[in-house]
Amino acid sequence: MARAVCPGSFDPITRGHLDVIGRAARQFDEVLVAVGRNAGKRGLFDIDERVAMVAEACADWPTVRVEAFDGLLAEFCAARDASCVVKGVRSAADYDYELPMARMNARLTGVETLFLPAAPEWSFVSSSLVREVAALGGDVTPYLTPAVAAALADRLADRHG
Ligand code: COD
Repeated sequence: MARAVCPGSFDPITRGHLDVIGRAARQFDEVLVAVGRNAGKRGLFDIDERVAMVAEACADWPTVRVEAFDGLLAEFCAARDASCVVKGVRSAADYDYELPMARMNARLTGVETLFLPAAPEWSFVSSSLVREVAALGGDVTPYLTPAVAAALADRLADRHG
């Protein structure tokens, strides 16, 4: 069975992430979406919330599973018998950021990384931009599932309310 891992912070998951996960699911028998605890980033949503949002957003894909992870991504892939990491690439900047990690992960455990070009309609979308625009009152509903958009609105209302 060919299993791939789609890792990320997913804070929150966007339609850009979902496009990549869905395309990966068409290429692999199973896709494991790995939600990083990411100690380096201060999250808007905690790890359990992010896992729940990703699981709900991916519920219609029977071959997609969701799990939290911490530590090395390469070790996580080896422990789950996943031969490949799949990542979306929006720009040259993304590629420059991702390439050393892909090479390092390959050195660590031999796990390969496949880069999927971001879909044009989502190529400007990032979780951080969505958070910023939403916090400043802009409409981010085109970039999120309805459940995620509602969770984001609730969280921002709690923070500013
Ligand atoms: N369209 C297409 N792809 C997208 C879009 C979009 N609109 N938005 C984001 N993406 C891609 C990103 O390019 C990225 O590849 C992926 O989706 C996840 O994005 P984020 O922002 O949710 O997640 P990141 O980049 O913060 O995730 C970082 C990881 C958790 C994957 C990373 O920190 C990691 O691997 N951590 C584990 C620790 C480790 O192993 N470190 C050593 C690395 S060599």
